[in-house]
Amino acid sequence: MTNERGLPDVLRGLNGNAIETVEAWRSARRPEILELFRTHVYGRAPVGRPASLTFETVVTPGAMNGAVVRKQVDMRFEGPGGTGKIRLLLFIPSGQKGPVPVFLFINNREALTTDPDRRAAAAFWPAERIVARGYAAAAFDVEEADPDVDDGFKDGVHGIFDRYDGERPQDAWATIAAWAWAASRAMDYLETDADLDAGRVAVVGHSRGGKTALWAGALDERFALVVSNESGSTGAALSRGKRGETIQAINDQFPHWFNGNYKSFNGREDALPVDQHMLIAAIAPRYVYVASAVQDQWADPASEFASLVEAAPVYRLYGYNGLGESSFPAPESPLIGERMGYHLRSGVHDLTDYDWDRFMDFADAGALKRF
Ligand code: GTR
Repeated sequence: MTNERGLPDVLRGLNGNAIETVEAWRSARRPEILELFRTHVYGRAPVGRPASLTFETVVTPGAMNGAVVRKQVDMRFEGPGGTGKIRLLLFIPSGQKGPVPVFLFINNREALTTDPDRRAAAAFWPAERIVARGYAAAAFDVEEADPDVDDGFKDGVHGIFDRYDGERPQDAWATIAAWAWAASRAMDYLETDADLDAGRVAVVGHSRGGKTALWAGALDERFALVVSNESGSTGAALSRGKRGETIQAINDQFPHWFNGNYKSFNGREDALPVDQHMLIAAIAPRYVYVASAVQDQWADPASEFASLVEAAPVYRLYGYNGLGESSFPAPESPLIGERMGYHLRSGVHDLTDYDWDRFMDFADAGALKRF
């Protein structure tokens, strides 16, 4: 059943039942929505936390000229197709009293973006700026979980964990889901580190990394805050009526990002039983922040904003007003509502200091606040 904007009604189950309580949302509609996204969009991971998962940590005190303790954690795992390793890099502010909140960044740019020695310090991941505000800065490179190429799902965690009788199923996990899986393994580590507050972790990604942050945050309720920067198509933006990159365009250019079934929705957005506001709703009542850039019309800023508005009924079920009565804001005028935030930045598709500063303002204002 669709609502007055032609979108699937987030608060009506496939059986037609209206969802009127948190209990009905949690026990019936939210699981149903996650299952629809697994089946039709991102695919189904064959494994959660592998029994073989181990962490090996190298600690370097006094890094960043004494500002932080650096930790490099090798997360190793094994499956029927072999072994894998993803390195998690952490900068933890020195001299903190008690466990600190964390910004976990899903890095989809070159490995130097997360240079552990800080000879390269990109605005894309401004670790110095993050620790200066009292947060631990954590990051991993998506390529270590699954290379960003269309290789028939032979390499990365697909090659390690996939075992299918006959053909690869149309709902098998694809690359965005593999990266989201890696974010949850990073969370598995964060939970073990007494220097960190695993109850106050933000997962952050830009563009394809933003799509990943949303899927990881929707599935894994351990993330207290989910930040999507310019995630666009099959990220924060609604697929119905989308300008710029459509389902067909994204499937044609990046066939490995989403599952086989998603291809059947090329040019058929209205046939999808979900739309992206439902992904944001699956994060409720946790905190969510979406950011767009004026010149990033390929992502469609107005549509990214509309997703938050359309997810708000679920936040209201929990007693939070979402963005309230806000209309699409002017550039550099962040909107901070109840459990939701949004900003539009001038300029092009990128992740900048401006964006990070707003994410941290949002975290300071409640999402990752210390009590
Ligand atoms: C683009 C793609 C977008 C976005 C972007 C990025 O080429 O069309 O969906 O993910 O790449 O990751 O920077």
